[in-house]
Amino acid sequence: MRKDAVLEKFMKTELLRQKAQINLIPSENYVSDEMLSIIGSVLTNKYSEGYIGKRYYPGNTVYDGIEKLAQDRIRKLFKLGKDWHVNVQPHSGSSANMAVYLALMQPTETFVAMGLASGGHLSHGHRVSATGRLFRAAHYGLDTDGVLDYDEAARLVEMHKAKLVISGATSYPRTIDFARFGTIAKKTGAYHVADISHIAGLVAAGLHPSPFAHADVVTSTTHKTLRGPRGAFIACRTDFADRIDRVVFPGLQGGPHNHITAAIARMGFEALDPNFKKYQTQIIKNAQALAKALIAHGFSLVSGGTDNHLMLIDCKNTGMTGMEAQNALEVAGITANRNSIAGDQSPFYPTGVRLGTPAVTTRGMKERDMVVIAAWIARLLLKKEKPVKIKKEIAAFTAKFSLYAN
Ligand code: DSN
Repeated sequence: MRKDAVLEKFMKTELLRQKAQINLIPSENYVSDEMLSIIGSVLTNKYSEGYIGKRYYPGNTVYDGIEKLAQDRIRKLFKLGKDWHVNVQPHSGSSANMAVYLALMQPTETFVAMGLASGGHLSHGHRVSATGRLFRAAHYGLDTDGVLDYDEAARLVEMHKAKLVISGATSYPRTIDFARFGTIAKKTGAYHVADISHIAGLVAAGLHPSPFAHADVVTSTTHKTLRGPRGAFIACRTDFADRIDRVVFPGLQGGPHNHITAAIARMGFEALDPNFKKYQTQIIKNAQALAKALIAHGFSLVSGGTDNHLMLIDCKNTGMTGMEAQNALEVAGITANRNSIAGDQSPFYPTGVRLGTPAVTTRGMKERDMVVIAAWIARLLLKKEKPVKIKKEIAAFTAKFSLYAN
């Protein structure tokens, strides 16, 4: 085939960006070479609508084996017994969450989840998401210390006779008490759905309490701390298996993305390796070192720090908006996204910046590097040094790290 020089240039530029920038977006990561080669393999060429042993296309023996391997490795990773079923076909975390709502609720029934500005996800019933348009959502937030308000969650579940309560977040820096959510749900007979997209790697490594003993359904993306491909899975008690499978296919999706299913199997292989726990441990150590150094520079962090892989700077005392902070960091070579924090009205113009350590840990950075990064962030956001001045220093720093040392 002819070379596509235009597209190749875009791809080369992006590779250079990924190498030159310090990536602190907590939901991003760098996959291994082996994972990349699976994602870009001939497995993308096949249709496999249906499930193992019940496909709507011929030629699927290999794909049945791959899908089973992906399911089995997720079971092993999260220590799931026979009472759990795993679906690895959702194309994304949002599709996975939507599938669960459609399987377990009737339109207009109410569910309870964390609000966007407190750390919840769009697919947790935000008004601009189909999940908030088809179903009624009531949102809990944080208490005055910036910690999840479990009492409010319990009150809302009772008040609305909620069908379902979601534990899990997209920008919450503290440990989530899944057992407490299990108790809240049981009290009124609501379903407990845990969305562990952000912390799945920490859970798999035993560094964050696991939700499985306390939930009816667990959803997760596969590309964040788990360091797999862009995809998702739903694990559910076997009672819900048929309902959930039928919503994923044919309810919401057509054929599964077989190359992604295979990469999820590879993700399981990598995460079951003893080095994975060391990697996840380093993610947390790095987050704590970064948070400590930022606080020492005078930054205010939501909830005062972090227990996991991410933290949120409250930009109000920097004199910058989240957007201005994000832009200054990006020009200098630090990628971090602006993020809503409690009290923000507009997700487009929030007053927070979210930072996380999975990607920099994959590159092999350690606590001492977090101290250096925090100093650059302080020079940019507190001392208001010109980003172009710092850019050269960051370029020299990132040149020392390959994309994946771990
Ligand atoms: N957009 C993802 C995140 O950044 O957390 C969640 O979908």
